[in-house]
Amino acid sequence: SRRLVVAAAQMGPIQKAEGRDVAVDRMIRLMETAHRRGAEVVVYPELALTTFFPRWYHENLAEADHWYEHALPSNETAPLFDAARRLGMAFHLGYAEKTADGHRYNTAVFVHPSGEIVLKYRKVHLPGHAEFDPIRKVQHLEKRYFEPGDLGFPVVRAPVGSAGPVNIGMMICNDRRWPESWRVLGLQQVELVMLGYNTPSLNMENRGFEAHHLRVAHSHLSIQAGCYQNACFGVGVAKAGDEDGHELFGHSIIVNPQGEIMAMATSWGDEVIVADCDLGMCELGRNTIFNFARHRRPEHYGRITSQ
Ligand code: CDT
Repeated sequence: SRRLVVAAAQMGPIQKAEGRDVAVDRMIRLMETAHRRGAEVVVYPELALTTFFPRWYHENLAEADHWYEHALPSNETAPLFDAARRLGMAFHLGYAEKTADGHRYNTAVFVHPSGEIVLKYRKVHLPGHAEFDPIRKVQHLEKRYFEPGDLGFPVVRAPVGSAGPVNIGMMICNDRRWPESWRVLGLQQVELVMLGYNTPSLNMENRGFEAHHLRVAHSHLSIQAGCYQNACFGVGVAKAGDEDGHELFGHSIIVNPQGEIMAMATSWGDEVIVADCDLGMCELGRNTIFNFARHRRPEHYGRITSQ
């Protein structure tokens, strides 16, 4: 059977004043722990190198430039790539990307132990708003700081550890709540979906929806449903805890194609969880109830793309 031990490296908070060196140091320690526990791939959160900066308003976008990576690896991120090479670990990294021609994306890459970037994804569903919102207690300015991703939802078949070639795909945070993200990956026979998130424990809209106790439930519900309905494994990884007085929830999970939670983080700090994934499990759903070729009726799904 094709087995792959997967690690989710949940990260505790990163304060606004902390540099990338602090984050990268912690990430290397998490990678070492994942390696000791038998993992061959480690998944880090969304925007893993800095605080969740879309909560901070900059009138002038150029003032926000320091939150973005302008090259990968850079001097500051090179130690992570070095550690991956030393340990033979593949990794998934979320970061803010500024391209040479000035575009800004909320991005994730999947990196082979050699340092080769095997897959890149740019977040499609950007929550929040573009302008300062005086009603909110806390801003969520993703629409200000990022353009919607321009790469779609790609899946590649890439060698991952001893499992050999695996169909890998990615989404980022808010994407997990949209069944379309999952289905577009599912239609490409994705086997392993990696996703990082930064989600406030409290709904910051101040416009009265979603009770506190349902925040984690809705995150898990989305990931478990996505994995079940598309017969894939999912690794959902939080940046968690108190960032400068603003709480993000943890509860990172690894989910199997039956929609079951195989492992869950119990802290809201740096924590590694691992699961031994039998990729053959993707076959059951794919060949029976979710055999897309036999059972889907796309002729009735036109509204999904026409409005
Ligand atoms: N980072 C991210 O996408 N967070 C959102 C928060 C939504 S509230 C504006 C999420 O869907 O988890």
